[in-house]
Amino acid sequence: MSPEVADSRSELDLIDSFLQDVVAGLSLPQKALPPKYFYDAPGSKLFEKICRLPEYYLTRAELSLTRKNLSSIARFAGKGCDLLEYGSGESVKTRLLLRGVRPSAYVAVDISPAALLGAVRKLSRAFPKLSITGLAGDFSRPLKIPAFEGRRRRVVYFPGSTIGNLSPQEAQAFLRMTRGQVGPRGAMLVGVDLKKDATVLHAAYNDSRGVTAAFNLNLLARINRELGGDFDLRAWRHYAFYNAPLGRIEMHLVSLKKQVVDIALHRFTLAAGETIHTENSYKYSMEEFRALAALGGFAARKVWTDRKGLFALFGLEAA
Ligand code: AVJ
Repeated sequence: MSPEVADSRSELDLIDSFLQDVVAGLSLPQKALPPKYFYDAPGSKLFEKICRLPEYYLTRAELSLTRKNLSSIARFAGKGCDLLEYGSGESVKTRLLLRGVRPSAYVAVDISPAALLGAVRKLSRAFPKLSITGLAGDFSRPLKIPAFEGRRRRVVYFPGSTIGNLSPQEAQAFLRMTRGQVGPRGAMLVGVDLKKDATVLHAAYNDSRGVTAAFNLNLLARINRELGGDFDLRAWRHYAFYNAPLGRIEMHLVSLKKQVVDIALHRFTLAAGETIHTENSYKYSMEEFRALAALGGFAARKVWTDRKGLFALFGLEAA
């Protein structure tokens, strides 16, 4: 079957909400930008590079636990289900999962049309008989899923600890929304980064090659490219730390001097040392995530981890 990639909204809409979100975020007392905007084409490439860094254990840990437990994961999902993946990106784990699960249909949802198109093309070549659909869009809002109209079991695959970008409250609401989409017999496979030694976390978000810094700074470069901003990239520094009481890595961009930035018709003034908060990456204990899933309407039936206990894949079933 030939792959389909549909954009859920028009280009103009996308630019417009980017500008609105940037202006709203930079108008807050603690300036902030939504992490979903990291993933333009250069940003997606930088993220793929992060995934291969020695310090960034998440991707390797999740891949190894998926390999090790593939038959058990496949049994949980159920052969012939409809599989929907959020934030599919490079889709290395996806190949494994598709081979194990053998779903009836597969739908990939990703914010980056370029990354999505690449992934869907490669997957269609590797799985020529599988019905594959790509949907370019933002999964933080309810999406209309074309392949999801049958009576088959629906399974949402949400790997990579992307759920960590949401606050626990937002994650709970997201789980509830997904619970509504998959229905009473539906399920979710969610990748969750586990709490661990803060030095390990710190290294993962402050890599020695500066790739994470480049990824973070690309957000300002993107505002310059797409919204006509005039951020001076030399006047900003990447800053990431583990906020232990809140259980999250915070990424910021630090203004190295007092400066004025113009974006379209908007002007922002930043003090020396002031930051723009660009990402939260929440870490959970097994018990914490189990409790969160329950609040979102799911029972944690299965949990698989890597040998070092760095990362977990949860098998959630509608409760
Ligand atoms: C894709 C959101 C899971 O939080 O670890 C990597 C993004 N940020 N390095 C993460 C990210 C900095 C990543 N997620």
